[in-house]
Amino acid sequence: MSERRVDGQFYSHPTQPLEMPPTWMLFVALGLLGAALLFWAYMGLHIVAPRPRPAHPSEKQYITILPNGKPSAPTNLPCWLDKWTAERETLKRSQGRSTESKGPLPTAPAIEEPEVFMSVVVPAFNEEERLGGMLEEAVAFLQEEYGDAHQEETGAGNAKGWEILIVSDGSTDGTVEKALEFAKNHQLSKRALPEPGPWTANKADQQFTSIPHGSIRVITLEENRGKGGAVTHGMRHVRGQYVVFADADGASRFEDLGKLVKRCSAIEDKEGKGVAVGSRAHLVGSEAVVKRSKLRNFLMHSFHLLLRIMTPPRTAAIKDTQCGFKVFSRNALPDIIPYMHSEGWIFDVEMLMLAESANIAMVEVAIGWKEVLGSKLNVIWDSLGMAWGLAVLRLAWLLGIYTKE
Ligand SMILES: Nc1nc2c(ncn2[C@@H]2O[C@H](COP(=O)(O)OP(=O)(O)O)[C@@H](O)[C@H]2O)c(=O)[nH]1
Ligand SMILES: [Mg+2]
Repeated sequence: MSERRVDGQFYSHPTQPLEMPPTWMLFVALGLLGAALLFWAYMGLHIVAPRPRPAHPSEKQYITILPNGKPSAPTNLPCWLDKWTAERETLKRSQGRSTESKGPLPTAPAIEEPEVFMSVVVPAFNEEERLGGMLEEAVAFLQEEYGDAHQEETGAGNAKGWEILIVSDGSTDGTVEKALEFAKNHQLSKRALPEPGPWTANKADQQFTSIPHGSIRVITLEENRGKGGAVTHGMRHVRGQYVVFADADGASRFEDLGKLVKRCSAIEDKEGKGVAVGSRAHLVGSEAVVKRSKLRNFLMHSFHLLLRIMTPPRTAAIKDTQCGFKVFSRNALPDIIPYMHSEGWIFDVEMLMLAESANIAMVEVAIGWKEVLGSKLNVIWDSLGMAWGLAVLRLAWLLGIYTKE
C-alpha cells in the first residue's frame, strides 16, 4: 500500500489517477498474443504430427515358401506406389512443373494392372498364438472363392487368384516362423491337421486347404511402427484387384469378404474407385460387444462422439470406423495410400477422410465379429492415444500441414 502525506493528511491512494492505455491498444496486444499462441501451436503441430519413416531396404523384401518347401531368399516386393510416384514425377515434368509443386495434376497416372484378384494385408504384432487359426479360415475362403477361376459376377476383370501379405511389425515372438510354417504345411501336405480359428464351429468338420505356392508373403518391419504403419506398408505392395486388411486374430468372419467385395464393386464410380467398410455397428448390445468391459464400451462411445464432431460428414456418418476389415478397389489406392501419415490405431479414420476428400464412394457392410482373447489394445492408454491422434490428424489436415500434392 503506498501512503503519502499531503497537507498533514494520509492518503491510501495516489492522488493522480493511473493512466490507462487506450482500449484499442489492449485489443492489439490481445491479438498479438493470440497470433503468437497460434503460431506456436502451428509449430508444435508440425513437430507432433506423425510422418511415416521411410522403409528400410529389408522391409521392401519378402520371404515366401518355395515349391520344394524351403523358405525363399529375401526377394524384392513389387511396389505399385514407387512406379506410380515415378510416373507422376515424369508427368509433372512434362507439364513444365517442378517436382515440388503442389496441387492436383490435370491427369493422374494410372495404377499398374493387378496380377491377382484379392490381396489380403494382415498386420501382425506378436501373433504366433492367434495367426494360425485366422490364416486357416482365410485360405479356406480365398482358395474356394478366388483360387482357380474367379467368377465374373463381381465385374472385376480377369484377374485370378489371391495373395496374403503378412506384415510382422517388429514382432519379438515367432510370428514370422509361424507364418512360414503355415505356408509350408499348406503348400506341401494334404494331410496336416487344420488349425481351428474363432469361427470354426466344429473342429471335426474342418477341411484342410492346399494352397498354391508363393501365395503367402511374409514381410518383416525392423522396428514396431503400429497397426497403421504396418497396414499402409502392406498396401503399398499389393498386387490385387481388390485389397482387404484383416486382423491377425481372425475376429472378423472371413467369408463376409465376399459380401464386401460385391458391395464395393456395386458402388464403384466409372473410374472403378470404391471402399467397403466392414461394420460391427449392428452388434452393439449383442454378446460380442457386451463381453467387452464397461470401460471399453464407454470409451468407444466417447470416441464415436469425438469422431462425429471432428471428421467431415461422410466419414462422420460411418458408424464403425475402427473395424479391422475394410475393402478397397485397386483404383482407389492412389487417392489414399500415398498420403497416409498415421502409424497407430487412428489410421482407419485417415483412410476414410482421404477417400471422402477424393469423392470415393463408401459403403458400410455388416460383418460377423468375435472378440478374441489376447487383445493388445490397452484400453485407457490407447483410447487417449486415439483421441490425441484424431485431434492432431484433424488439425494437421485443417491447417494444411498434411496436403495431397
Ligand atoms: N502392426 C501392428 N499391429 C498391431 C499392433 N498391435 C496390434 N496390432 C494388430 O492389430 C490387430 C488387432 O489387434 P488386437 O490386439 O486384436 O486389437 P482389438 O481387436 O482391437 O482388441 C491384430 O492384427 C494385431 O496384430 C502394433 O503395435 N502394430
Ligand atoms: Mg482383436
